[in-house]
Amino acid sequence: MNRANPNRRRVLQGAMVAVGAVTLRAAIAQSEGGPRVIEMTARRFAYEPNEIALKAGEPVVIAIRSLDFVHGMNLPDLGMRLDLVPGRVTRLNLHPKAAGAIDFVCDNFCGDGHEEMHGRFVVTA
Ligand SMILES: [Cu+2]
Repeated sequence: MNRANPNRRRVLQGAMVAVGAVTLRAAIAQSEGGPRVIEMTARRFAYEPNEIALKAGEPVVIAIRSLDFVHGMNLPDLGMRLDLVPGRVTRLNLHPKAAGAIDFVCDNFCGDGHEEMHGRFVVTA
């Protein structure tokens, strides 16, 4: 009798995680030879720079380092958020299609200046 392997689900999940890791590495390798990389830092209570000019149609990678805390980066215009973990580089791939503003805020309470921790990508045509 060929009964379902109780570990099958776990094996499949492991395979999916492995595929995801390979895809992530491929994306990073591609970013090193392709889109412009813009460095950003996060610390209590600011992103630096906190305003970045982008051009519609130009893909970029925002490489973000937190210097002191697990800050958040919430981009409600894009319906996404990131955790910015100290010791890691968090890469945000952006490919704006049209002129406008993309706002972001820290959504992980980080102290008395937390409410002032925000920024904006300004996209021009
Ligand atoms: Cu913060």
